[in-house]
Parts: sequence; structure tokens; C-alpha cells
Amino acid sequence: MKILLIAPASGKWRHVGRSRLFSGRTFRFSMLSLLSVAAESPEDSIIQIVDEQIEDIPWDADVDLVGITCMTALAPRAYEIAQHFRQRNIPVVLGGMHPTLCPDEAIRHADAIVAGEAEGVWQKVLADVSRGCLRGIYRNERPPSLAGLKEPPRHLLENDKYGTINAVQATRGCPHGCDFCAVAAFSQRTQRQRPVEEVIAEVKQLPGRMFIFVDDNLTADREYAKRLFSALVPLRKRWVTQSTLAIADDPAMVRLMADAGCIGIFVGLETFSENNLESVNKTCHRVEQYREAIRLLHRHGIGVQAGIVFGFDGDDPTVFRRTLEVLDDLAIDMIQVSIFTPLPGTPRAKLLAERVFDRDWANYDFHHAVFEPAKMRASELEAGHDWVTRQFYRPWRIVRRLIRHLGRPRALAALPYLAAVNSGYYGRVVRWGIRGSDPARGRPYRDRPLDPAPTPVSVRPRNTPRAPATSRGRRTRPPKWPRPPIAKNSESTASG
Ligand code: B12
Ligand code: SF4
Repeated sequence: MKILLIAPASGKWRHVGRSRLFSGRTFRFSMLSLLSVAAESPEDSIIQIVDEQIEDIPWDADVDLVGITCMTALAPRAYEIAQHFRQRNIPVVLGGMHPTLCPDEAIRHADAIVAGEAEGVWQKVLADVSRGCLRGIYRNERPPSLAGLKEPPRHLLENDKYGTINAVQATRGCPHGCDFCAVAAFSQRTQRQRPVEEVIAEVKQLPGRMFIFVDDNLTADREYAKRLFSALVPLRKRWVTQSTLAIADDPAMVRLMADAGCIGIFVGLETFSENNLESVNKTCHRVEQYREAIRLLHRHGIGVQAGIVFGFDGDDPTVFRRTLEVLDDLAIDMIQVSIFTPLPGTPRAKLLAERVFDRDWANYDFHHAVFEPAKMRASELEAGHDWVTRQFYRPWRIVRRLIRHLGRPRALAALPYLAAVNSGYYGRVVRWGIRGSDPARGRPYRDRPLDPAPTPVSVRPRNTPRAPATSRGRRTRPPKWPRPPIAKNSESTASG
């Protein structure tokens, strides 16, 4: 059977990979969604994978089946592509996050959808295509076993168009219940692990030294993580992953992780307000533990990329400047800034439904405000989001961060990674013309009362009076804000 598998791209992402400069290559690294589907197909299938970030869709392709993977922001584009092939009488199957979380919508745009994981149902899909009776929603009754997964056919990708095609997944899902998170909704707050020896066998035969674990929370199961890291030590590979900061309550674990080759982790810190974290049920770590946890990771040469989200109900226009200060103060190495987005299928989306003013999924790319924030205008939220991105990736800040990193143990191992990600984001700022502005410019912000829990960035209660205006119409400068009172001796975090 001839199968065309498509990863759509929309807006600024489409064909970004064709430019020589700032091609976004640093941020293209997985494609495991489609590679996993390809791996499940019979050996005699002829499979082509098309990534719209780097190539055109072969609209006239002579194929028996089209499969499209789809996040929410890419749903409109996926539906457009599906419509084209269905008009040519080629059956289309949609899969991935969005069809899984919005199956009733997705099925209106395809002949069939796969809700959840492909393993366990893809063979049935192909059998039904052969019989000409492909139809409806295909879903596993219970999550498929992760033992014996076939190796992703990475040779189907154009290696030089990717930051790395060495992407591996050891676990699926996350046990936490953050109410805005699509992963929690997709995995129903569970995590499953692949056998350690199978992960190690896959890692062993990856070319080069560097690879990425695309897991959402690799350290959620400590025992599993310890076994995996111990087995990785002799391979002398280098890798990055995603984790919560809860690991920092176990310094031996962090040491083992570094010995196993970890040079960077992406951590969803989200906010520096404990109230904000609590409001979305993010309980896996606490703001007061950030400083010590980050120091510990840095002491082991592990770079920290923070996921930062703006638009929580506690965020007012001063949150952008305060957050930038704290990011500098905590010596965060890289950030990914997002606008709070009520993703369909998550509990938070239901709670925010009445405040949503934009239902065009294309804008659910974490760079647009799609609902009315509580304490600022949507335009301020977008301006502040862009402003923080641009400020954080100013060349002088990048250089300062890299120099600071050089003073840490094992610095040389992580340096190329930190430099690549920082310059990748700088490239994005230039290429996309990200500018923004600080919505609180000229306003006092250092005298804001703190949350009940000691946090560096506070939430201003609605009725907090502003500083009085001076006779020249300016507001008085508040006293210098004391250093953020993050706990100094905390090595104990909530368990992950
Ligand atoms: C790696 C990754 C990326 C990479 C690479 C993505 C890629 N092309 O492979 C990059 C960095 C490019 C990326 C970018 C973004 N990402 Co991303 N990404 C991920 C991450 C961490 C892992 C994806 C992965 O490789 N999974 C491993 C595979 C094996 O699992 P899978 O994708 O679930 O696929 C299985 C099933 O879903 C199904 N399936 C999937 N596709 C298909 C297709 C068919 C035909 C079939 C039959 C089955 C099927 O079968 C697969 C095997 O079982 C996920 C988190 C996650 N858990 O998925 C977030 C995630 C998908 N990303 C997300 C987001 C929001 C983004 C960005 C918008 C972030 C941003 N702020 O810019 C951008 C979008 C860029 C754009 N507009 O194109 C969200 C999507 C939420 C949603 N509801 O849409 C996720 C879920 C993260 C999160 N915590 O919310 N991402
Ligand atoms: S810890 Fe991260 S991956 Fe897990 S549910 Fe919360 S936000 Fe999602």
C-alpha cells in the first residue's frame, strides 16, 4: 500500500525550513508521531513522510491512503489538506492530539480518525482501507503495551533539515493533573514506560552523541528513571529532556542524571506566582523551591529551559517586567514563552469558555490571546509576551548567559546546546519581527504585595491602590524591591 503521511504547518511555520538563515532548524527535532505510524505499517508499504515546514505537499501524489498528524493550532490546515485528498477520492485518516481531544469535530473532516495511540489500531485501519470500508473512530480499548515497539524508520526524514532526528521516547504521558495541559488530558493522567533495555538498544544505535528524549516528564517514576539513567551512563551520550523540578529534592538523582549525559532540561515553571500555579492545579513543584532546584541543576552542568506562561488570572500588566527580572535573577538559560491557551479537551477550556472570544484553532498556537484575561487587555497580553521574548533573547543577554554558564562544572558539554537554542530563539525574534512592548512601562511595580506563599513575582489584588502621582504628573518611584524571597535552604520539593 502507498501511504502518504503529512505533518502540516501553518502561518509563519510553513516552509520556514527553506530559508538559509533562521530556518528554525533548532526547533525541528522529532517527527516521532508520524515515524511511529510508519513503524506500525507492514514492511511492504511504500511510505512517504512530508513535513510542511520544509517541503510542499505533493497534491497530485498517487497514493492509497493519506494520514495527517494534527495539533490544535494545525487543525484548520490539516482539514484543508484532508479536503483536497478526499476530493480526489483518496481516503484520509487524522491522528494526534487534536483529533483525540476533539474527535466529533475531526471526524467531520476525514474518513476516519485514530483517537489516542496508533499502536494497536493502525493495522486495522490499513485492513479496512484495503477492504474499502474505512470509517469512523479507531481507538484502543486500553492503552497499548510499550514493550516491543518497532524502531522508527528515521531514514524517511531528510536529516540535514532537522536540529536532530535522534528523538527517542522512553515514557508516554504524565501522571500529574495540571488542568490546562493537553498531555494530561490525552494520557488521562497516567504514564507508561518502555522496557529500559529496549530504550537503551535504540539509543545505542543512534548516530552521533547527542539525542533528545521527547518524553513529557521523564522523571515522573523515579525508580524507572534511575534504572534508565544507570543504564545510560556507560554509553557516554548527551541528551536533553523534559521534567518537573521535583527531581531536585533528590540530589543523588540529579547527579546520576548528569552522569548519564543529561545536559539540559525543559521545565514548565509556568509562572512565579504560587497562586497562579494553584489556580491551575499544578502541584508538582512550588515556586519557593525554584532557586535551589535550579542551582542544583546548574551545579551539575545541566542547562535549564523554562516554560513560562502569561495570562493567568493573577497576572496584571506588571507581570512581564517582574518575570524578566526573576528569570535573570534565577540564571535561567533559555525560555519558551507562551500565552495561556485554553486547549480544547482540557478542564481549563471548560472553565474559561465564556471568556473565549477567538475560536479559530489556528490562533491556538500559544502566541495569540484567545480569551479575555482577568487583569489586563488581550492586546496587552500579546504585547507583553512578545516583549519578554525579545528582551530575554537580546544578544547581550545571550552572551551574558553563556559566559555565566562557562563558570559551571561540565560547562563545555552543554555549551553548544545552550548556544544553539539561544541563537535559534534570537533568529526567530529577528525573522518574525517580534517586538512587543511592556504594558506596564512607567508604572511602579516593585511595591506589590506578595502572594500568601513567599514568591518572587506577586499578584496584585484588584483594589491595591496605585502609587500617588507627583506634582509633575509622574507616579512616585517605589522603594527598590527586595531580592525575591525564594527559600534559601529548601531541598525538599513535592514529589513528582
Ligand atoms: C516534540 C514536540 C514538538 C516538536 C516537534 C513536533 C513534531 N513535528 O514532531 C516541536 C518543537 C516542533 C513542537 C512545536 C510545537 N508544539 Co509540540 N510537542 C512535542 C511533544 C513534546 C512530543 C511530540 C512527540 O514526538 N510525541 C511522540 C509521539 C510518538 O506521540 P504522539 O505525537 O502522541 O503520536 C502518537 C499518537 O498521537 C498517534 N498519532 C499522532 N499523529 C498521528 C497521525 C496519524 C495519521 C495516526 C494514525 C496516528 C497519529 O500515534 C502516535 C503513536 O502512538 C508533544 C507532547 C506530546 N506528548 O505529544 C508536544 C505538543 C504536541 N506540542 C504542543 C504545542 C502547543 C506546540 C507548539 C504550538 C508550541 C509553541 N509554543 O510554539 C509548537 C507548534 C509549532 C507549529 N505550529 O508547527 C502541544 C499540543 C497541544 C495541542 N492540543 O495541540 C503538545 C501536546 C505539548 C503540550 N504539553 O501541550 N512540538
Ligand atoms: S507536569 Fe507538565 S506534562 Fe505533566 S500534566 Fe503538568 S504540565 Fe502537563
